[in-house]
Amino acid sequence: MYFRKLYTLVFLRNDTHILLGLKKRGFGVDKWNGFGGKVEINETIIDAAIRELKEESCVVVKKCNLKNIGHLEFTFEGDPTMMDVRVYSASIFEGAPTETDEMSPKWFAYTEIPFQDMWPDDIIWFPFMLKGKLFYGKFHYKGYDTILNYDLQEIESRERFYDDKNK
Ligand code: 6OG
Repeated sequence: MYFRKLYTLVFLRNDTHILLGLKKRGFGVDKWNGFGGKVEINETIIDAAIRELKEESCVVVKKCNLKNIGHLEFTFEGDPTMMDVRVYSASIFEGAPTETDEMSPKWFAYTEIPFQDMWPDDIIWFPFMLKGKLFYGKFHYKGYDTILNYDLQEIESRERFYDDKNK
């Protein structure tokens, strides 16, 4: 049994590029990633996704332009917490990505994604995201560098997302 904590992760994309941010502090420091963080009590997941994106990159996205594209669960050997990460993408947004205390944003061509400086799971599930496949993955880590085992599947529908309660 794990103690589940909800997180968001948002990727801005266009036809050729994806926006990543270099994390400047905290969990995942010095890694490129999407924008996101913890869902707060009494906040919906999508509101958290919008808030975290704005706090970390100054970009504003409307609810209707956020697409739920995946679901990732991360566990770490010896840690009872499960990071339950809801992944979104958006291609319509307002404002220019701007460096903040937490993230330094940069657009990357799809052919030049810096996987060597990202979480080791990213190179496994990014292809699903880039091909537009809805995905559900579970990754079990030893420390923060080694994936002991994982399971990644394409899923058929978004129903599971709508069933989830904001825990
Ligand atoms: P804060 O601690 O900044 O939220 N996250 C991960 N993202 C990827 N790609 N791989 C992982 O593998 C991750 N673990 C956590 C979720 C942490 C942010 O980092 C994401 C959140 O967006 C282990 O509040």
